Amino acid sequence: MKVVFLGPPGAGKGTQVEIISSRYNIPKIVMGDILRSEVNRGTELGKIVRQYMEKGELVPDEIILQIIEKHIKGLDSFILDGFPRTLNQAKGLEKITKIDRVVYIDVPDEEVKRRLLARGRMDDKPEVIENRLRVYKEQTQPLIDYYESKGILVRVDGVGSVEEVTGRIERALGLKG
Ligand code: B4P
Repeated sequence: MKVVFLGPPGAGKGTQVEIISSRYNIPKIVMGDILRSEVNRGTELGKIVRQYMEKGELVPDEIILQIIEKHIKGLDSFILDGFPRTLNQAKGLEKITKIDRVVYIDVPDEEVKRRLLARGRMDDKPEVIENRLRVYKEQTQPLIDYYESKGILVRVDGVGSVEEVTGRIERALGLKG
Protein backbone atom coordinates (compact mmCIF):
# COMPACT_ATOMS: atom_id res chain seq x y z
CA MET A 1 0.00 0.00 0.00
CA LYS A 2 1.31 3.44 -0.98
CA VAL A 3 -0.21 6.13 1.19
CA VAL A 4 0.20 9.89 1.60
CA PHE A 5 -0.75 11.74 4.80
CA LEU A 6 -1.96 15.29 4.25
CA GLY A 7 -3.06 18.00 6.67
CA PRO A 8 -2.14 21.37 8.17
CA PRO A 9 1.05 21.72 10.24
CA GLY A 10 0.35 20.21 13.64
CA ALA A 11 -2.59 18.11 12.44
CA GLY A 12 -0.86 15.07 13.93
CA LYS A 13 0.50 13.57 10.71
CA GLY A 14 3.82 12.69 12.33
CA THR A 15 2.09 11.23 15.38
CA GLN A 16 -0.29 9.03 13.36
CA VAL A 17 2.24 7.97 10.74
CA GLU A 18 4.53 6.70 13.49
CA ILE A 19 1.70 4.54 14.93
CA ILE A 20 0.39 3.14 11.62
CA SER A 21 3.89 2.50 10.30
CA SER A 22 5.00 0.45 13.32
CA ARG A 23 1.65 -1.30 13.88
CA TYR A 24 1.36 -2.54 10.27
CA ASN A 25 5.04 -2.69 9.41
CA ILE A 26 4.85 -0.18 6.56
CA PRO A 27 8.03 1.87 5.97
CA LYS A 28 7.54 5.61 6.58
CA ILE A 29 9.25 8.49 4.85
CA VAL A 30 9.01 11.64 6.97
CA MET A 31 10.09 14.70 4.99
CA GLY A 32 10.33 17.01 8.03
CA ASP A 33 12.65 14.53 9.82
CA ILE A 34 14.85 14.09 6.74
CA LEU A 35 15.21 17.86 6.41
CA ARG A 36 15.82 18.41 10.16
CA SER A 37 18.52 15.73 10.10
CA GLU A 38 20.32 17.57 7.26
CA VAL A 39 20.09 20.83 9.26
CA ASN A 40 21.35 19.23 12.50
CA ARG A 41 24.29 17.56 10.76
CA GLY A 42 25.19 20.91 9.16
CA THR A 43 25.45 19.45 5.63
CA GLU A 44 25.57 21.69 2.55
CA LEU A 45 21.94 20.76 1.87
CA GLY A 46 21.10 21.44 5.52
CA LYS A 47 22.49 24.97 5.31
CA ILE A 48 20.17 25.74 2.39
CA VAL A 49 17.15 24.00 3.94
CA ARG A 50 17.54 25.77 7.29
CA GLN A 51 16.87 29.20 5.78
CA TYR A 52 13.41 28.06 4.64
CA MET A 53 12.42 26.02 7.69
CA GLU A 54 13.28 28.80 10.14
CA LYS A 55 10.83 31.12 8.41
CA GLY A 56 8.10 28.51 7.94
CA GLU A 57 8.56 28.60 4.14
CA LEU A 58 8.59 25.54 1.92
CA VAL A 59 11.94 24.20 0.70
CA PRO A 60 12.15 24.44 -3.14
CA ASP A 61 10.41 21.61 -5.03
CA GLU A 62 13.55 20.53 -6.96
CA ILE A 63 15.40 19.80 -3.71
CA ILE A 64 12.44 17.93 -2.21
CA LEU A 65 11.84 15.83 -5.34
CA GLN A 66 15.46 14.70 -5.45
CA ILE A 67 15.27 13.63 -1.81
CA ILE A 68 12.00 11.74 -2.22
CA GLU A 69 13.10 9.86 -5.31
CA LYS A 70 16.14 8.55 -3.44
CA HIS A 71 14.02 7.36 -0.48
CA ILE A 72 11.17 5.76 -2.44
CA LYS A 73 13.42 3.74 -4.77
CA GLY A 74 12.70 0.02 -4.55
CA LEU A 75 9.82 0.26 -2.06
CA ASP A 76 6.44 -1.25 -3.04
CA SER A 77 4.75 -0.11 0.16
CA PHE A 78 5.26 3.11 2.16
CA ILE A 79 3.67 6.01 4.01
CA LEU A 80 4.66 9.55 3.04
CA ASP A 81 4.45 12.19 5.77
CA GLY A 82 4.87 15.84 4.79
CA PHE A 83 5.20 15.14 1.08
CA PRO A 84 3.78 16.24 -1.34
CA ARG A 85 3.10 19.78 -0.13
CA THR A 86 2.64 21.52 -3.49
CA LEU A 87 0.85 20.63 -6.73
CA ASN A 88 4.22 20.56 -8.44
CA GLN A 89 5.51 18.00 -5.91
CA ALA A 90 2.35 15.88 -6.41
CA LYS A 91 2.90 15.86 -10.17
CA GLY A 92 6.57 15.01 -9.68
CA LEU A 93 5.55 12.11 -7.44
CA GLU A 94 3.22 10.76 -10.14
CA LYS A 95 6.19 10.44 -12.48
CA ILE A 96 7.98 8.28 -9.90
CA THR A 97 5.15 6.05 -8.60
CA LYS A 98 1.37 5.55 -8.23
CA ILE A 99 -0.28 6.43 -4.89
CA ASP A 100 -3.21 4.26 -3.67
CA ARG A 101 -4.68 6.42 -0.91
CA VAL A 102 -4.36 9.93 0.55
CA VAL A 103 -5.40 10.41 4.18
CA TYR A 104 -6.40 14.00 4.91
CA ILE A 105 -6.34 14.81 8.64
CA ASP A 106 -8.69 17.72 9.24
CA VAL A 107 -8.01 19.98 12.26
CA PRO A 108 -9.20 23.60 12.74
CA ASP A 109 -6.63 26.45 12.87
CA GLU A 110 -7.12 27.26 16.56
CA GLU A 111 -6.47 23.66 17.63
CA VAL A 112 -3.39 23.45 15.39
CA LYS A 113 -1.92 26.64 16.89
CA ARG A 114 -2.54 25.36 20.41
CA ARG A 115 -0.78 22.04 19.69
CA LEU A 116 2.24 23.61 18.01
CA LEU A 117 2.78 26.19 20.74
CA ALA A 118 2.64 23.39 23.30
CA ARG A 119 5.19 21.33 21.31
CA GLY A 120 7.73 24.21 21.01
CA ARG A 121 10.04 22.90 18.24
CA MET A 122 12.53 25.38 16.63
CA ASP A 123 9.86 26.39 14.06
CA ASP A 124 6.96 26.47 16.55
CA LYS A 125 7.12 30.20 17.34
CA PRO A 126 3.86 32.21 17.01
CA GLU A 127 4.89 34.23 13.94
CA VAL A 128 6.42 31.19 12.20
CA ILE A 129 3.28 29.11 12.92
CA GLU A 130 1.11 31.85 11.34
CA ASN A 131 3.32 31.79 8.27
CA ARG A 132 3.26 27.97 8.03
CA LEU A 133 -0.53 28.05 8.14
CA ARG A 134 -0.64 30.74 5.45
CA VAL A 135 1.78 28.73 3.26
CA TYR A 136 -0.31 25.59 3.89
CA LYS A 137 -3.51 27.31 2.73
CA GLU A 138 -1.89 28.72 -0.39
CA GLN A 139 0.25 25.82 -1.50
CA THR A 140 -0.88 22.57 0.15
CA GLN A 141 -4.65 22.88 0.56
CA PRO A 142 -5.21 22.70 -3.25
CA LEU A 143 -3.94 19.11 -3.04
CA ILE A 144 -7.13 18.12 -1.21
CA ASP A 145 -9.26 18.88 -4.29
CA TYR A 146 -6.62 17.41 -6.55
CA TYR A 147 -6.62 14.01 -4.83
CA GLU A 148 -10.39 14.11 -4.30
CA SER A 149 -10.90 14.49 -8.04
CA LYS A 150 -8.72 11.41 -8.54
CA GLY A 151 -11.00 9.50 -6.15
CA ILE A 152 -8.25 8.46 -3.72
CA LEU A 153 -8.78 10.95 -0.86
CA VAL A 154 -10.16 9.86 2.52
CA ARG A 155 -11.05 12.53 5.11
CA VAL A 156 -10.44 11.91 8.78
CA ASP A 157 -11.47 14.15 11.67
CA GLY A 158 -8.20 14.91 13.51
CA VAL A 159 -9.82 16.27 16.69
CA GLY A 160 -9.99 13.80 19.54
CA SER A 161 -7.51 11.63 21.42
CA VAL A 162 -4.55 10.15 19.52
CA GLU A 163 -6.13 6.64 19.79
CA GLU A 164 -9.49 7.88 18.49
CA VAL A 165 -7.84 9.46 15.45
CA THR A 166 -5.78 6.29 14.85
CA GLY A 167 -8.99 4.21 14.88
CA ARG A 168 -10.58 6.51 12.28
CA ILE A 169 -7.51 6.22 10.04
CA GLU A 170 -7.42 2.42 10.35
CA ARG A 171 -11.07 2.21 9.31
CA ALA A 172 -10.57 4.70 6.46
CA LEU A 173 -7.69 2.60 5.11
CA GLY A 174 -9.59 -0.66 5.57
CA LEU A 175 -6.99 -1.92 8.05
CA LYS A 176 -9.66 -2.57 10.68
CA GLY A 177 -13.41 -3.18 10.47
P1 B4P B 1 6.85 18.93 9.32
O1 B4P B 1 7.97 18.32 10.05
O2 B4P B 1 6.11 18.07 8.35
O3 B4P B 1 5.91 19.47 10.49
P2 B4P B 1 4.38 19.67 10.81
O4 B4P B 1 3.54 19.65 9.57
O5 B4P B 1 4.35 20.90 11.65
O6 B4P B 1 3.97 18.48 11.81
P3 B4P B 1 2.85 17.32 11.91
O7 B4P B 1 1.54 17.57 11.25
O8 B4P B 1 3.57 16.07 11.54
O9 B4P B 1 2.47 17.36 13.46
P4 B4P B 1 2.74 16.37 14.65
O10 B4P B 1 2.25 14.99 14.43
O11 B4P B 1 4.17 16.51 15.00
O12 B4P B 1 7.34 20.24 8.51
C1 B4P B 1 8.19 21.23 9.06
C2 B4P B 1 8.80 22.15 7.97
O13 B4P B 1 9.67 21.38 7.07
C3 B4P B 1 7.83 22.85 7.01
O14 B4P B 1 7.30 24.04 7.57
C4 B4P B 1 8.78 23.13 5.79
O15 B4P B 1 9.61 24.23 6.02
C5 B4P B 1 9.64 21.89 5.72
N1 B4P B 1 9.09 20.84 4.81
C6 B4P B 1 8.64 19.61 5.21
N2 B4P B 1 8.17 18.91 4.15
C7 B4P B 1 8.33 19.71 3.05
C8 B4P B 1 8.00 19.57 1.65
N3 B4P B 1 7.44 18.45 1.15
N4 B4P B 1 8.27 20.60 0.81
C9 B4P B 1 8.85 21.71 1.27
N5 B4P B 1 9.18 21.93 2.58
C10 B4P B 1 8.92 20.94 3.47
O16 B4P B 1 1.81 16.97 15.79
C11 B4P B 1 1.99 18.27 16.31
C12 B4P B 1 1.75 18.28 17.81
O17 B4P B 1 0.39 17.90 18.11
C13 B4P B 1 2.64 17.31 18.57
O18 B4P B 1 3.13 17.94 19.72
C14 B4P B 1 1.70 16.15 18.92
O19 B4P B 1 2.05 15.53 20.15
C15 B4P B 1 0.36 16.86 19.07
N6 B4P B 1 -0.78 15.97 18.72
C16 B4P B 1 -0.82 15.04 17.73
N7 B4P B 1 -2.03 14.42 17.71
C17 B4P B 1 -2.79 15.01 18.69
C18 B4P B 1 -4.14 14.82 19.16
N8 B4P B 1 -4.99 13.91 18.62
N9 B4P B 1 -4.57 15.60 20.18
C19 B4P B 1 -3.77 16.54 20.74
N10 B4P B 1 -2.47 16.75 20.35
C20 B4P B 1 -1.98 15.99 19.33
